[in-house]
Amino acid sequence: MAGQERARVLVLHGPNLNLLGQREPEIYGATTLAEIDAKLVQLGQELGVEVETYQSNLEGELVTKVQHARGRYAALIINAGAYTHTSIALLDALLAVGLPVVEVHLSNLYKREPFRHHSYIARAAVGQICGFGVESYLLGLRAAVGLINKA
Ligand code: CA2
Repeated sequence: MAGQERARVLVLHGPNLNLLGQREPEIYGATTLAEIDAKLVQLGQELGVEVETYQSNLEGELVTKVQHARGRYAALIINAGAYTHTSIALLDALLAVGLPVVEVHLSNLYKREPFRHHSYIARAAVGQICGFGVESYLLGLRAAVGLINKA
């Protein structure tokens, strides 16, 4: 009997997250993005899903990646970085994609400047996890797998 294909989860990282581990460790921690991606792939294996990750500093590239996720992935996890607070384009793409979306952030948005308290993309997400550093992504993956298994 042929083995069942594992569900795929796409993790999107927005602008400046490529700098993780290199600048401002007091806010964002010392772990690099490559290390976060490796942890996600590893946890994905343990949870029985295939994790793919993608980072871009460009809003349009993230929008295109969300559009292409339709039919290819079972769920989407996104840390949209500063586009969280500005991007209606990303919100529209996430609303249109028809996949469960989990929004994650390293920092606790609500302990920071007021302009970070509003997320445009939150209304497209099943839920938001913020403030747990790298663990926010791992909790986000657990939440996404829970949603996939429930569907
Ligand atoms: O806490 C988060 O995960 C954020 O999405 C990070 C964004 C910020 O604009 C959001 O308000 C909250 C910023 C990512 C910038 O990452 C850097 C990492 C290292 C050095 C400089 C920036």
